[in-house]
Amino acid sequence: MQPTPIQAAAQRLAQAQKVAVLTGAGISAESGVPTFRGADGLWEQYRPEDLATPQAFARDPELVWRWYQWRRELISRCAPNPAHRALKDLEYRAEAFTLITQNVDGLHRLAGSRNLLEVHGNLWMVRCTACGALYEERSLELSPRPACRECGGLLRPHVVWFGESLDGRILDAAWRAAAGCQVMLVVGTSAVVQPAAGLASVAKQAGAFVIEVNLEPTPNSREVDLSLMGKAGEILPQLLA
Ligand code: BJW
Repeated sequence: MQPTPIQAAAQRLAQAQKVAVLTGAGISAESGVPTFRGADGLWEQYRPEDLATPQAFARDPELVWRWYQWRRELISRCAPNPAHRALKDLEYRAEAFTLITQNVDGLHRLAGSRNLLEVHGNLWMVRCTACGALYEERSLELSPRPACRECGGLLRPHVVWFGESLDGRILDAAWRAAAGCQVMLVVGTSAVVQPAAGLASVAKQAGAFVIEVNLEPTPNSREVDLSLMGKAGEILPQLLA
């Protein structure tokens, strides 16, 4: 009998020694974290240029911090879902496994994933705009203009805004994982934000079998080998069965 698409994907993953995964906001949607695009997405309510650019922060750091504090509070009440947990299990099964995430919510690490590349940073880390100090700050009661514990300078969230470069070492590692894997799983990303979106093509062009999991088609869908439409929290656990 012909395997179902989910069975075919599960087989590919079971046979692969080197696996790379790229995740986006959709994987955390079932945990209650809002996505960016789509009907309930953050960008329906807020303009990215008002909140997620260095210019916006320079203009009005308090506004930007209020938005991040609101998201930090919301995410502090969210827990990893079955999709995050399935990727943790997959990591312990594959010989070489890299999880590349665009998410800043920290839920992959909370689920137990270890070889993790957070290409857009992390909401729970702060960085000083004056001295560059970088540290974890989990307080939900930051002042409207949080100050660096080292030098008193203005802190910013350690995330990558539009127009900013991704950390070169992290991006290189993501590129190498994509170019060197046999199977790449692309989960819950609209695949419009570069350069992360291009990682699926990097894998494909290097000969990997690329599997996409999403509620709807994306710009990657035409190029991938298998497109599994549905909720990540329902599909991913089945890929390990
Ligand atoms: C489910 C589901 C469920 C729902 N199950 N699925 C080349 C061409 C054109 C422009 C550029 C280019 N190169 C660079 C740019 C500029 C820009 C860019 O890409 N713009 C495009 C939008 C056009 N890129 C940058 O600026 C990047 N920097 C850079 O490239 O530096 C060099 C440079 C600069 C300037 C010019 C040229 C070069 C930096 C990008 C930083 C992105 N930052 C953000 C905010 C992070 C901090 C924060 O969170 O506050 O990152 S924006 C936002 O988008 C966030 C996300 O990580 C990112 C991607 O979104 P994602 O994860 O895909 O989420 P959604 O909401 O879009 O999609 C969710 C998906 O899930 C949907 O498909 C749903 O269907 C699905 N889904 N529920 C499965 N249950």
